[in-house]
Amino acid sequence: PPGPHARLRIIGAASALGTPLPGTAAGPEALRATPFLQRLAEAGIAAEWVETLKPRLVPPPSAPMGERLAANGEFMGRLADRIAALEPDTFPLVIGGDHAIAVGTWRGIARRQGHAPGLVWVDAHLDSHTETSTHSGNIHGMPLASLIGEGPPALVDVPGPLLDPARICIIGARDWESEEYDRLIRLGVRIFDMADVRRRGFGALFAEALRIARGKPGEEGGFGVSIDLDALDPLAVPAVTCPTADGIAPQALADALLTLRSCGDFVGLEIVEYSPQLDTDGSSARWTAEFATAALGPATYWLRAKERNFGARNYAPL
Ligand code: 6HN
Ligand code: MN
Ligand code: MN
Ligand code: MN
Repeated sequence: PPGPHARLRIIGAASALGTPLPGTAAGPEALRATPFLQRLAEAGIAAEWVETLKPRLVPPPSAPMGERLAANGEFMGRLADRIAALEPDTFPLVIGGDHAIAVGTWRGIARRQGHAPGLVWVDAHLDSHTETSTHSGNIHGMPLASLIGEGPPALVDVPGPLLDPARICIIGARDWESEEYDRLIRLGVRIFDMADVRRRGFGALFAEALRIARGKPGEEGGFGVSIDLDALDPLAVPAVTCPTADGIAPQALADALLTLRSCGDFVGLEIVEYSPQLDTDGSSARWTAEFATAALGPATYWLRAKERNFGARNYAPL
């Protein structure tokens, strides 16, 4: 596996097909217009923004489930194809888009390396409904279950190995429905909720999550990290589709992500649910850049963002 020191390839996934709110469709290009890439460059990360993929079919949120699932399936299939086609010596960073894009990201990474990675899923939610158990009807509440093989064919049939539930760990959960919780417990997915985070500390839990995602000694596929920005406390990171109170402190996540820099088996990073219309002071975009920089920079040093160049105001929409 390439590890985070391979050449960084950024793919935007400009989708809001999984939510009733349109905001996340503008996420990737809005971030690209901020000092995001300069911040990475300052920390020694040479990144290429390969492409921002857009959905071909955009049914209205009121369209029937089948139509919305088909549109998601078409987009996730193309996203997975694009990721699977990346050159071997590169590291993918996928920027959403709502969290339904995870279906494409992780099946594509699994196909690319011929083996499913383990996955650390940082989220306020469990995202593990199916089309029959969902209360809201929102497809961004379904991607994790479908990555394990439970869900509608439009999502489950995206080509690529399915993920192993024993190598999935969720951190930061605090808002779920019982059907998705029960499903994950039955399948053996580990869930660290916010009470666990407060009791044991984010850094210790993140280290344990990495052990779970790596699997038993000798298991293949490495591990990936999917960050739903609504995992963070909405007082600090408000520009998300589903803000959920009492979340993770963003500095705690950034500090934990630093440990990924020395991991040769880290195979992909995804950051989702950024909704630029809500980012009035730029602080949510700034944290997104800090998370990517922390996770992907060179192992040898940690350069603090200079407030003059990389404070929130530099990321704010004009
Ligand atoms: N996300 N469990 C809720 C639902 O609608 O199914 C929330 C889903 C949130 C999804 O934020 O990625
Ligand atoms: Mn999510
Ligand atoms: Mn969420
Ligand atoms: Mn509900």
